[in-house]
Amino acid sequence: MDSRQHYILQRIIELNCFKEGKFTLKNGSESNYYINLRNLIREPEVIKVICELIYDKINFLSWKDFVICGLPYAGIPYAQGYSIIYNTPSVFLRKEQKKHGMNNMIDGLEGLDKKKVLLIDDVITSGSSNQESLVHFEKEKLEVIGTIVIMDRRIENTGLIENVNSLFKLEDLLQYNSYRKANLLQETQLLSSKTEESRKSYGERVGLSNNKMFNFLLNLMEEKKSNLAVSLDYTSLKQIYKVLSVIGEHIVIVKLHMDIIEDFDMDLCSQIVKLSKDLKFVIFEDRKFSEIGSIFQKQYQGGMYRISEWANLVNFHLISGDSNIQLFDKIYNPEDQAGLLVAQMSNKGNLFSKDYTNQVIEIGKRYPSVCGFISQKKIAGNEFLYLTPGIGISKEGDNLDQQYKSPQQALIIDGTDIIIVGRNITQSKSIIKSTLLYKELGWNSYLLSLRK
Ligand code: 6AU
Repeated sequence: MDSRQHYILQRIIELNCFKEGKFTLKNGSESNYYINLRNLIREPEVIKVICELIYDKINFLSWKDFVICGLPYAGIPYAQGYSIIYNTPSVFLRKEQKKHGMNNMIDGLEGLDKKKVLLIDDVITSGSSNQESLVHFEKEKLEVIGTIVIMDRRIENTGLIENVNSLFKLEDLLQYNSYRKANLLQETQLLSSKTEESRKSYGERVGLSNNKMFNFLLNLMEEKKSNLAVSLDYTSLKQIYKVLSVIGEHIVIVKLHMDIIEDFDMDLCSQIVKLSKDLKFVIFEDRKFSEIGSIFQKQYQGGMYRISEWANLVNFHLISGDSNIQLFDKIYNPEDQAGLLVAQMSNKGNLFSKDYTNQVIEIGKRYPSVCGFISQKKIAGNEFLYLTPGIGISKEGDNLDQQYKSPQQALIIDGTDIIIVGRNITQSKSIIKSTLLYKELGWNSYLLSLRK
């Protein structure tokens, strides 16, 4: 399920379109659930996203050359939205026959050169309304090639209705609802069981460290109402620039792996720096330095990437000791640069131990250039930032070693400050929508974590 599907299920619940209890349905049967999607149409964004999902479905089914028609009344807003967005002719089916003029049941047919029609409806319960409408199209010699419904809540598919495709099944909604409830429960349990001192807001922590980047990021998060870092692990810098021009205003950090770039170009890099100033985000090169000192210096300042010229943040593995961070402390620009120490990792099978993490924290405390840690939890005091990668709302990993946890888990339960989201944004169908989704989840979770 992609972020747009999550978004629609989320709005269905938030707009009270789904209720649990004892209900009698239109066909007389009893149900434990009530679904009425009418409230959705008051949100243009929801209609737009539903139209996008319909478009994907139609492409998947290779349906072409049709006119679109919404079944009255609930299907009409989506059919009209689709018609406008995707430049597709539409016809209009009446609920009751017109009593004057041509006595039409379907409007818009005159001069129409298409012979196929695609129906749109919001919910299918038994399929009776769908069946009843077919006769009107037959009468006009239009072939109904299929129906797309937003929600299929049929208990069983009787096979009576052909070619009904749905964006969601009742099970999807139930599954999402229990996932949501579990998260809320987890959040409430956490909030009620919190005995430790309550968390300080980003704003309240400004000044706890002299590190300028620490203070800058705390202020930036408050200003943008965002604690989202995006890991743009593309192999093209041009693509990174393009995506950043769209999402840059919503994030506080962009994380890069410059050594996987295939079209590296210092000029383009400078343009990204300019963009970072215009849209206010920080550039983090995830190089994880871990060399002997002299090699580190060359890796940081030299080679083709000249990282020190454009990266605000860089990170270090301390497996080789503190020589790299010691050197960094002397050569970084405290005005707009800082270091992060990798204290824990997200992937399966990593060798990080409690003892190692503690040693990393102790080293971190000794160097003013260190503004925080890459970690899975808040591992030390409020004078450091905690950046957590391995974030995704679907709990599956990536079929390799990556392990994901939700923004709620990271921010409320594990107490981190900044979520780093990679492929759950870059590989989603709409980068901007998933950016906004993670921004909202991240910020709401942070606000919840502040409650006593
Ligand atoms: O969200 P993903 O799985 O697409 O990407 C996660 C990003 C990758 C990793 O190199 C990085 O986060 N990462 C790190 C970092 C930031 O150092 C540490 C870690 O423990 N796990 C991890 O995935 O670019």
